[in-house]
Amino acid sequence: MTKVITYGTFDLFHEGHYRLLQRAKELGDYLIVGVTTEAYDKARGKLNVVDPLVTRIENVKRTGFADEIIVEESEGQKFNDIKRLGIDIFTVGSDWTGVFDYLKDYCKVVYLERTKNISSTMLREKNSRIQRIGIIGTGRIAGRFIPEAKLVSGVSTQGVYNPHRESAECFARRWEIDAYGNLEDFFSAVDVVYIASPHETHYTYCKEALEHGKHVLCEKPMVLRQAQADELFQCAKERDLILFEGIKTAYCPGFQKLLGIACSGSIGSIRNVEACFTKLESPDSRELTDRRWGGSFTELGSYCMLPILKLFGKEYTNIRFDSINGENGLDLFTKVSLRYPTGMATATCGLGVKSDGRLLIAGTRGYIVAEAPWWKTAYFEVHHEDPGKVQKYSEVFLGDGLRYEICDFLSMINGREHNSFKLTRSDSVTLAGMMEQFLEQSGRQTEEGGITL
Ligand code: C2G
Repeated sequence: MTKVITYGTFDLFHEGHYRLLQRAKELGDYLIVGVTTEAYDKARGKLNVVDPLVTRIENVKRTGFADEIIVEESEGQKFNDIKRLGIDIFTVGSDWTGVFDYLKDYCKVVYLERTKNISSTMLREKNSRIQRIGIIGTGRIAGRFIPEAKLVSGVSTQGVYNPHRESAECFARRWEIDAYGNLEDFFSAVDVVYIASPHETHYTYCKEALEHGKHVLCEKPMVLRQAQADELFQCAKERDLILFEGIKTAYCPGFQKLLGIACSGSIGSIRNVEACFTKLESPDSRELTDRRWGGSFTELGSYCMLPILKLFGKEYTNIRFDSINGENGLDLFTKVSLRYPTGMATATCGLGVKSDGRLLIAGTRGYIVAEAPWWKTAYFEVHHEDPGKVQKYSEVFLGDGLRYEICDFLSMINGREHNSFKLTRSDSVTLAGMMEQFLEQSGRQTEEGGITL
């Protein structure tokens, strides 16, 4: 008797799950299905699981393919199960290709092609939407997005668009999704759009997506003109759509905890915020060669300005930009000084200068310090006058951290939240205004940014 095993969350049970179990059963005579517990999903960073374990087990049972159902509750259980249960074949969808090759020493490993075009669940009693995500752009960040989206239940990455169809096809083959070279076809195949194209194209793609009735998650900086940000948010509001700027720090649990403590009065009234982020880039990188949109502040300023905006708001009385520029005029190092009625702030960004990269929040009774990479907030300390009284906080920051913004984006689309306090319209509009002011002061006009489609 050939024993087969497979594992999954099987949340919002859909045809991809059904087809996986059907083909898994065909691989042998006896199929065991391991359904993940809430605790294990939390530990491995699978977010937004909607159905309780019992429901997910019931939905697997209903297919009739499973001869036995077990629960998967910890990392490493697969290895032990295979030996304990005398498994001949381990199988899982091809979105996991390579990840479980280590099991090949103990059983046969089969990756079954994942199912494309998942659009809704098969649950009779509630036809929950599976949001089909389409990606615009085929660069580095788009490639980091897909593995993160896979760990958010309720979304399914469906397709990728690039005006150069061959780029879309190459990317789509890598990630087993559909490729589009035509924007209309792309929009008709998805429910929500993630924009990960070069900065200067964001405005046009956001506008097109919103006008096609799609919710939009756009990479930072969303746009580089305040008026464009206002227009896009107004366009989203009029169509009852969600428009999100993807500054991943804003949505990660550790940063939320840090802000909460900073605002709790634990360090008294906040008087000074210093946010520094430097990342040495090669001189021939896009960031340091794109004469119109490149440079340190457009690349890293969104991160550094985030804690300043969340803690002091947008009513600064003075803002000053000071940069060290390369020969091509792009800023290798920029320091932004802001003055507020109750305090001051400094944002320091550098692609051509290396610094300590810390976040420091000083108050009348103490201070908070988070070392680099504070923008992936996983650890910070609260200090007071008494050097012996230091509170230390740590929080998980899993993977690339994009799953947190995807999860919040989905929650807002599903109406579970109405205005994400984590990054508000006002925050994004203010950020766009700062970018505009910086570019104008640097003599890099931001005439109507956009492209002709
Ligand atoms: N699947 C699929 N096609 C989809 C979606 C999922 O074939 N469109 C497959 C997955 O590859 C997996 C199974 O269906 O084999 C269950 O998917 P999930 O519930 O998303 O579980 P997952 O998070 O992939 O966990 O230890 C858990 C396993 O690693 C799989």
